[in-house]
Amino acid sequence: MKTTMFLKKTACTVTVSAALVVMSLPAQANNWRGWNIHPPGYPNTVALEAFAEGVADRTEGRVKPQVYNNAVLGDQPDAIEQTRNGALDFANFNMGPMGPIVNETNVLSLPFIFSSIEHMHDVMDGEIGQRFADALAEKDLIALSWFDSGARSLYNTKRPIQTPADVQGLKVRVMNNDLYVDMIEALGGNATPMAYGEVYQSLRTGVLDGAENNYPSFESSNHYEAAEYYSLTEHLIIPECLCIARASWEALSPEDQEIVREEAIRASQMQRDLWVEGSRKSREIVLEAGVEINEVEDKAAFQELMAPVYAGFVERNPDLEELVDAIRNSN
Ligand code: GTR
Repeated sequence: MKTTMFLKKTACTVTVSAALVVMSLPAQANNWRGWNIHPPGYPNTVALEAFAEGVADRTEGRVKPQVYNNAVLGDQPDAIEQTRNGALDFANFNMGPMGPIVNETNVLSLPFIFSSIEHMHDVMDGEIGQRFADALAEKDLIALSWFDSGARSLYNTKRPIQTPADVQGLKVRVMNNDLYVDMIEALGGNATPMAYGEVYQSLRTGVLDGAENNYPSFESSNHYEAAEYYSLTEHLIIPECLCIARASWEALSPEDQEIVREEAIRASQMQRDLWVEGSRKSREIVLEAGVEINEVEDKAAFQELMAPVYAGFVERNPDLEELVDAIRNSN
């Protein structure tokens, strides 16, 4: 009995003194963990690594970010949750899988909402972009800058896609967002939401006939080894964020916040430059490997079929109609 009490007391003393030690230590280096879906060498990876290095240098080690590549810390929807609750400190997220969590960002997943990549940049770098950043902040994600993600096009193992009729019956992987299911179904295909990391094997085994992505991802994921037809539908132009977990952000001094913000903007400028060159290189690699790339002459035919996707979205989200119009009219 006596022994137990003694032990309890000791344990209690140890806990209290450990807490005192933690409280009295000078500010600890923040070992930030960053999620990245891409492999080394990918434009986003290079920019994230530059961000990590810039932050570590300029804060003199008060913040030490480390980037974990290839989605080793979880798939994208999972990583978004982990960043929201502060289990991860920063990440580069595509706004596609963000839709189910931050409803406003679904506007960015409407097919053909942007007329070009320049249009997307103009919108995201301006007042409208700030509205998306505000919506993300409400869900504890601090978006400090926007990365490029090019335009996504359809690819598959069966045939070149020239008209919507060519999509008929194809099993197409989409990112985790119901809007993409609507989009593929409106074209007559069968949509399968699936984690990025599972797509390669599914294309190989015939579980999928196709998927859709930009050149750098089509190439770096090796999907081009399985799907030899890449058709330039360019149906989605989706921005990506460099996002910080609110908890990690708020733990910073104002000076360190400024440094992190500046480095995030620098990283996005770097990423956008690397993106142009990376897309060109990836295109060359897939062409050399024998992928057949085709232009889609009549994109309007695809766009017209998206009318019910827009109508359904606006019906479910009447408050976002004005944002949809603002983007479309900003061109
Ligand atoms: C890439 C994007 C990733 C991920 C992936 C996918 O283009 O950069 O964040 O969303 O597409 O298709 O899942």
